[in-house]
Amino acid sequence: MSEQKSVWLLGGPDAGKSNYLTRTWLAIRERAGLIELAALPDEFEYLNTASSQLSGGRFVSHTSRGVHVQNSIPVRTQSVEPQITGDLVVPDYSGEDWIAIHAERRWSEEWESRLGSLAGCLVFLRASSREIVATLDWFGCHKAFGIPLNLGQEAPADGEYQSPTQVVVIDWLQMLRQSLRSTGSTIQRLRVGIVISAWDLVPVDQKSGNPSDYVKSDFPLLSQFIESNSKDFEFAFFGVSIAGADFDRAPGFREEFLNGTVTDFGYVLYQSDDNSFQSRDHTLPIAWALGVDVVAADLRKVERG
Ligand SMILES: Nc1nc2c(ncn2[C@@H]2O[C@H](COP(=O)(O)OP(=O)(O)OP(=O)(O)O)[C@@H](O)[C@H]2O)c(=O)[nH]1
Ligand SMILES: [Mg+2]
Repeated sequence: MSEQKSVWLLGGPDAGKSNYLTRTWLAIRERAGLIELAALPDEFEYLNTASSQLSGGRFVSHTSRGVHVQNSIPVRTQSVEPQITGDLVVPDYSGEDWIAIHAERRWSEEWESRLGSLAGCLVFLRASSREIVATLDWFGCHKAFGIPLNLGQEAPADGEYQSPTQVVVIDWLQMLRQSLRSTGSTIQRLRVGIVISAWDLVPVDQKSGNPSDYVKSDFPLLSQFIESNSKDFEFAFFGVSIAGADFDRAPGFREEFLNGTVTDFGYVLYQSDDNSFQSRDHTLPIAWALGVDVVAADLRKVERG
């Protein structure tokens, strides 16, 4: 059996995981990016069904709780450092399952068994998603709990309280750090890519900034965690658009998409401390999570023209 390298896609409901995975599968299958298909996977019905939906001009639908598809894809890279070959394992779990991991503060046996092959993670936050739970500010606190005089009279019922999204993300990362330490992992700095999905839906005034500016303004606690935990994690930011626009909101876009080739649509923004660039390669965040020097790879592509 070839070596397995897993990249975990973390994110709550509606975070953009399945659409990213599907678009990336198409890029891998078409051998259109840094990561290429080396051989057909044993099982790819899940990915192909989702691809048909996307190719038909519809976003891939919500993943039901309990759907645990492993997605093991034999891949290779072309002229990048380090050279990657083996089975890329990218499980697609539902956001509810991820929230349950946070609520129970426990990995399932399935996830624990994957820790040994973990190469890197991508954490998904979806622009303009209604599922994002905002951190309580003074105004929200007043709305939820009342004024100080009646505070504590009615605590939220069990199961009613939802942790803010940025708190959940930080908790996953802390759990991961703890698990890697306790299993004696050799990973020194786990690569964690923060992916702002549906970048096409980011408000115009924020689009002129970088994905890290977006995180700073919308998820300030997470931004501070990122700034102060570079000893244990190597972070990079990505802005991803599956098709370049929204099928349902951009007038005439679906038709334009259906008349074109799926892999010509969409883009990825890459941003690290030293570099930022835009690419058409949806495999780029996964390549980065696997340890590839994506800046050198992108420069070589520019040199090749
Ligand atoms: N405009 C736009 N919308 C997107 C993009 N990616 C995802 N979406 C929207 O986000 C929704 C959720 O995306 P999914 O990929 O299903 O999210 P998920 O993280 O897999 O969600 P669960 O399956 O609920 O865990 C989609 O139905 C789309 O409406 C994008 O690049 N552009
Ligand atoms: Mg999904």
